[in-house]
Amino acid sequence: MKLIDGKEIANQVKEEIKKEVSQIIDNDEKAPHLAAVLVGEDPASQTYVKNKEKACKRVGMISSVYNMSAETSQKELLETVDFLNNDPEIDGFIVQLPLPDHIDEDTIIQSIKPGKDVDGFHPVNLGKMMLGQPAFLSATPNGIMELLERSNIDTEGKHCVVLGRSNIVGRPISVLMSQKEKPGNATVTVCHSRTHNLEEYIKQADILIAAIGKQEFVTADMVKDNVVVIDVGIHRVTDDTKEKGYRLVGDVDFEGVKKKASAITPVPGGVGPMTIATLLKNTLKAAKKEV
Ligand code: BQF
Repeated sequence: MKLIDGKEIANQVKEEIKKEVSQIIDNDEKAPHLAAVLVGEDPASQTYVKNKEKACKRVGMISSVYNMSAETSQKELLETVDFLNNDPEIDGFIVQLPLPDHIDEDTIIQSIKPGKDVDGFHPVNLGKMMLGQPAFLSATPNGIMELLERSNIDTEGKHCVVLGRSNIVGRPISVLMSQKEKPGNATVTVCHSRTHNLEEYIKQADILIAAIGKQEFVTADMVKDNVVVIDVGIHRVTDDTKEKGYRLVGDVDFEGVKKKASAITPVPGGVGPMTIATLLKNTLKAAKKEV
């Protein structure tokens, strides 16, 4: 079994970005600037935004965070997005999801200027990705592709089974894995909550991408020998032996499945750090006006 070390690979990507940022600054141009809007006080979201700020600092980018109360109206949030769309100092920004229930996520996402949508959630960016045109690719799917490529995982002609059909992970990764490119060229099956005989599909996977949001759902008995497993799940499990009082687990029973897998991503330290690294990549692209 080969451990796909997302943390290590993300560090490599960040080093590459850091070099490019230094060159920009050496040319007396301004450092790329990422802004994040955080509505409410969800602890997981606060952690994610902190991770993004810290990563920006690491590579020499400017970051700013707009903290808004959980009671923020949709109109107020749209005004903030409008401000960020028009502020020339800001190269790209994200609105941290999920949003409170009284705010419609689609409305907010569609109000973001596609050229600053470094999360790649705007319909224009998703549409361009579908067509294989230059676009901001959403951070998690793009991070997974980067992981596969840098781990030299051969995807061509392989059966890739995706568990989950979310707009953020399942759907876009299914498109990228079937694209006529490297990595890609896989035969893709998308499984979801209404799939009959789910285990039959999982058993056929050469590459399994688990993004179903069910804690340790995939177990060793379900997979075939030498499967490549990419675990996108993140769940907090109470654990009093940990300083924070919890530990993270994925959608895959790592200890069991690693015995059968040829390669597998851990949680934490797998897909998560790559998500942050690819967000920085998009911010650099936005600053260079490449999309
Ligand atoms: C790690 C996210 C679900 C819903 C909204 C590193 C992150 C996570 C884990 C991180 C995620 C998940 C983010 C690790 C950002 C990934 O070491 O394993 C980094 O910060 N993520 C998000 O912004 O929104 C989410 C998951």
